[in-house]
Amino acid sequence: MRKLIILVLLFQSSLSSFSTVYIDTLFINRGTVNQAQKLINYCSFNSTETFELTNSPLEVNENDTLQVTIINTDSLAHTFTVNSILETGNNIAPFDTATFQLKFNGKGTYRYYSDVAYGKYLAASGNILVGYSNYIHFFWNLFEAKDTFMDSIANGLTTTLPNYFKPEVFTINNLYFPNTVTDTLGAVTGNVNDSIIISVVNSGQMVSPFHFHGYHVKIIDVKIHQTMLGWEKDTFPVFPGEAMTLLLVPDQPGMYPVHNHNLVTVATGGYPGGMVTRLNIMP
Ligand SMILES: [Cu+2]
Repeated sequence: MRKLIILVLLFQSSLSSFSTVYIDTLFINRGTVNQAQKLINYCSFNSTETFELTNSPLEVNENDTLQVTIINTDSLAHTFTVNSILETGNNIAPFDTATFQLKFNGKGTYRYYSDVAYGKYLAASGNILVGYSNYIHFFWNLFEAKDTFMDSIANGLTTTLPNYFKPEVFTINNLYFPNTVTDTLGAVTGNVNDSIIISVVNSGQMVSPFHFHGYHVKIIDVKIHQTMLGWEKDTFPVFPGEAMTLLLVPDQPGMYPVHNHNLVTVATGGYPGGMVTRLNIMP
């Protein structure tokens, strides 16, 4: 019995000597933003206590531990949820702080979110990229907003999605085109023959069929609809709740749009608008 205990201790100490703990902090903030003539209630995970539309992505090396401290500035309790990784004991009380340690099963994209109606339905959801830190990488976080629904959620009048849900503001990183083009997190820039990583999550409620102009991309990681793993396509669906990683190796220079192929989603604020961003590839 004593031998077994010593062995376990040795094993634990050898593990800790090889893995590093990566420390980050996120604040849960509420905010109201005017987008395309709609006043929209949002909830975001930001890097400071000041509300920003875009949820901060988290990054950690493969095999390292991600230690995240969540500071909840909201008057309601939230969760910090990552499917299959952190699903219980993950509450953060109102105006409270909690720290979580996350270990991942491999490289790729994971989605974090607050699994309460006034969290996930107000866009409190973002990307975690595990590995690929030595690649040029970008983040796309898809969402579609509806002012009246999100107002009801924010004011506690409902906690469920209506049977008929018709969102109006379609976004990447909670920005709509042309604001997406100046978003350094999402607007892709690189050179011919670079290996470019795009980390994608769908924080919304609709399937977003994404269409690339100019290039095909390879789906190198997909959490929910795993039949798509290994696909090399210029169009593929991004399902609600999905987290996927795309590899783009541009074979030609140029400036090309990437957009949701459902035309309703590219008319936010006028056409073209909404869920559109850009690839800018130099020779
Ligand atoms: Cu197109």
